[in-house]
Amino acid sequence: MELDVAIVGGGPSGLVAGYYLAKAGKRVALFERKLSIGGGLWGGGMMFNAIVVQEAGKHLLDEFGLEGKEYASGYYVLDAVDVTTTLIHKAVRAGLQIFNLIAMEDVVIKHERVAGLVINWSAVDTLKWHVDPITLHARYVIDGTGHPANVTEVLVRKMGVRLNTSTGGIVGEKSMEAGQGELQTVANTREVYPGLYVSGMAANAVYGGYRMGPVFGGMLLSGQKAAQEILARL
Ligand code: 48H
Repeated sequence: MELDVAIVGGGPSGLVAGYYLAKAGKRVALFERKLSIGGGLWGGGMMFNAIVVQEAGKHLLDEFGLEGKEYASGYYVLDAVDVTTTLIHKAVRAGLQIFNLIAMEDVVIKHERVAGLVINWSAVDTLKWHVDPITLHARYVIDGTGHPANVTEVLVRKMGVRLNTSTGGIVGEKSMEAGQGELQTVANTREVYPGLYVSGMAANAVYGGYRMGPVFGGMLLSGQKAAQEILARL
């Protein structure tokens, strides 16, 4: 498989990135290790199934036809199931090819650049069966794997590369500071190593940003930014 962009992780940032890349006509696929797409969106805050999006992310709610209830000025509360299903639906209809139950287990390296993914069935990965994976090539890879920043973690662990972070490695996610965390999620969405972008919580884990609980505006904006930056380069 030859792709323009391979996205790992079907959380909000990966889905929004996939939506915009597919809408622009790019060859883009998303790989999610679980059966269900949506990552941490489904459960909202502590399984109360409600999420918050702040004013900065309101244009994205409009883009997806989602209506929030304004709880306080500039803060919209939405049904987590409605948001999750809508993001998936719109991304697929825009042309995003989603492969669920597929795990990224490694990356492809070419000329000191991330050039694709090594994938396997999630069942094989989980059971640690000795089955060789297959490979796909992509001009860009997005690490949208959330808190564990799984793609970047594998790259650093196996290749010992230097990232363009303050320490040259994975800095690690900070504790709760929702306001800062939301801004950092977007600021930290960037190319962390040639060919590899980080989005969503993975961006904060890699660059050392705060967490923010069930505020999802930053995740949506992060996906949009990753797509815009990659589109400009493609
Ligand atoms: C295939 C994989 C692999 C792998 C993981 O965590 P996510 O929802 O991702 P984000 O960053 O778009 O959203 C983060 C948000 O849900 C969140 O956790 C917030 C806001 N937390 C704040 C706080 O304070 O805690 O989704 C990541 C997806 C999951 O579905 C994983 O199963 C998947 O990535 N994934 N898929 N191969 N190796 N690793």
